[in-house]
Amino acid sequence: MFKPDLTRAEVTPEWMWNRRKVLGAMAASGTGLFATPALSWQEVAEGLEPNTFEQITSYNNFYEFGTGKDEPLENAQDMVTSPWTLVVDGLVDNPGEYELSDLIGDIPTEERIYRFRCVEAWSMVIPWNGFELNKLLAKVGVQDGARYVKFETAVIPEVMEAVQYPILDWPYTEGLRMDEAMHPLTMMATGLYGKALPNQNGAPMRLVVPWKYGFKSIKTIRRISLVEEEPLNTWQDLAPQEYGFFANVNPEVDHPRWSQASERLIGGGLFARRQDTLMFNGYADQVASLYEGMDLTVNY
Ligand SMILES: Nc1nc2c(c(=O)[nH]1)N[C@H]1C(S)=C(S)[C@@H](COP(=O)(O)O)O[C@H]1N2
Ligand SMILES: [Mo]
Repeated sequence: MFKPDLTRAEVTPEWMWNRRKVLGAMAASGTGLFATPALSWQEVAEGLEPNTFEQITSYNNFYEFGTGKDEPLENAQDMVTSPWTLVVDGLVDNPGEYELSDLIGDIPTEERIYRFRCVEAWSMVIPWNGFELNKLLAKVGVQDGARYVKFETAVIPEVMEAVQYPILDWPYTEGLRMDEAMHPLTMMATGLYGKALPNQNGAPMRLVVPWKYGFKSIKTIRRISLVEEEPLNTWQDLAPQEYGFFANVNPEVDHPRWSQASERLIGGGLFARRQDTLMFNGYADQVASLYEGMDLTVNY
């Protein structure tokens, strides 16, 4: 069984995760957060306001339903996501074809407000509902040789019109190194704004890795495989000189065709100033240690 170096308690106290609880604690103490460690928590310290439900669910990347930002909302509504088969295989104690709710139904969900940064230099703030990926991995039992987690999106040609065209090498594939997958910030999202996840956002279950560019956060997951070798993710496969395996948000490492130093916050208004992109998308305190000793310009 894989043992993460960090327990969640070491990274951040459990109560800090839940914004309602944090705000409740602020109100109860009457002094605000500034005397507590929660100050270090970005979304609280900076008072991040989530984007609207409408913004989050109408400006999407989900190429299976078309490459336009408005197409997933329009085209994904006929996808049936319940019941849902999730295949778990590779180096796990309990491989199988699970009915998703049988596997995750008893994992408690929580709300987390995360920054979300697309590699195309736009961003949002999203209140996800879900649970830590490490909880799902604990249920299936990670075996010793497993060093990476590989994810695949479902291919459903009846509703995903674009999968008949070779835009990408379907299925959309992503991967995480085991320490990234076990990290307490890494989430499986099953909802947003307290509602079931809309199809265009990756129902019934998608990955959310808030310190990485959005393409790592693979949607509508059909298969999770525990593997020895670094998986080839879709965007790296398509353009390896532009997209790597790690895809950590980094204002100092530009995309070959555009700068990553700043970003446009969706909904910020037509004349809104661009905002500075933060190292690891603002989660450096929590995740920088994962990449100690690595050259991030090489491992982009
Ligand atoms: N299966 C699949 N997952 C995907 C994508 C995709 O095209 N197909 N696009 C990625 C990209 S580039 C981004 S920015 C995010 C967008 O997530 P959102 O639409 O929920 O904001 O999904 C990611 N996950
Ligand atoms: Mo993206």
